[in-house]
Amino acid sequence: MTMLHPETAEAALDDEILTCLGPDGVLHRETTVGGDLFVMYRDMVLSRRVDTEAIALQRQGELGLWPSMLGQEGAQVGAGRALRPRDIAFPTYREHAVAWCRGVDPVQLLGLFRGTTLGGWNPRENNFNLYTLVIGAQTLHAVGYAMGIVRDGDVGTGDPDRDRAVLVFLGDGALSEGETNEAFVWAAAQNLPVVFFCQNNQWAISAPYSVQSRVSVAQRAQGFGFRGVRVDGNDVVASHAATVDALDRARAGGGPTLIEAITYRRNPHTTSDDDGRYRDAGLTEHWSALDPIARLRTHLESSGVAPDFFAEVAAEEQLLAERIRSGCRALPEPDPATPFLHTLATMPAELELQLAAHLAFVATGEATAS
Ligand SMILES: Cc1ncc(C[n+]2csc(CCOP(=O)(O)OP(=O)(O)O)c2C)c(N)n1
Repeated sequence: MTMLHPETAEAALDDEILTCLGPDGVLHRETTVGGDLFVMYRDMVLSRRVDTEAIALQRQGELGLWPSMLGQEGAQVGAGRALRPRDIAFPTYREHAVAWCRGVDPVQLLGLFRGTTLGGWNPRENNFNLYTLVIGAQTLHAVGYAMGIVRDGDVGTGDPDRDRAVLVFLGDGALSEGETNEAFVWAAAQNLPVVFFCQNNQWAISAPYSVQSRVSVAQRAQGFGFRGVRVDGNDVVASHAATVDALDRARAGGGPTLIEAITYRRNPHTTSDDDGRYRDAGLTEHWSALDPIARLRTHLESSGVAPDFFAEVAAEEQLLAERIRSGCRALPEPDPATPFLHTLATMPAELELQLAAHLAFVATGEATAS
């Protein structure tokens, strides 16, 4: 097991961009917080394979859509492995590697994008909330949850089996949403145990971060009165160190932190997007050279890790890929009435009519005149 050694990284968290494991695979800065590099390597490789298989399945017509996370595995695994079991994570729709770290079955993730489920998993089982496609909405859900933690008295007790925190993920584009700013206001005003983890992957579909703000993501926290830190999001060690530190503070009653993990979305926004229309392929090449998995592999190899370890992960990857492909095709067909049944507690007459028309359409392929 490779553990990181004492020598603090925390001093660097406030101003500069925290980098521990550089693109050259050299550990330039060590941290006190530990983190098993074997586990995080495996997490990144296997969750990337989930992503690759999902894209292929979408291309084969098995999924309606897929938002790829290629290039963001370092940020996500570093953050995901910083969570303790009692903490809860609120994702967007791109946190496939965090879902992996929380133990969500990847086939369940696919169900949402195959249209066979409205959610996919039980958030209580893994303390991993459902994916949220409404940009920024999950920040308020997270803040509301953090208020509940405070009211339950599960913060600042010093009991590691009791204190909890919330880790909420957001994209750079979400910072322009009113809800996110409201969430920041509440988190600051009530000193809530919440960590906002923003993957600044540079793009909100076709809008670059530069058209949204004149200051960095992390600086925006200061205006609300809480701490903002910047990390190299392609450095799983730095991402992990910053998130462990922020969650520790939150659980101890130290209030919120905004982490800006600087990374890059190397694939189009989703499988429905053509990023060639708005950005230069050279940028993607640049970021490919900063790949989070390659740098950790270089580090492990140069530390003398035997080839057997990489072979084992590769074999596991093959089995996972096969399981994902067969599992996706075996997902149960959804009941077409489900969305109607779960919209309102009591279905009004108009919705009953719409349901009947929808069921007739599904059965016959013919739309009925309204
Ligand atoms: C409230 C809302 N407005 C607009 C959209 C359409 N939309 C989907 S993804 C997206 C961009 C989000 O960018 P960012 O927050 O940076 O996250 P990323 O997709 O890069 O992970 C937008 C505008 C939406 N889903 N919800």
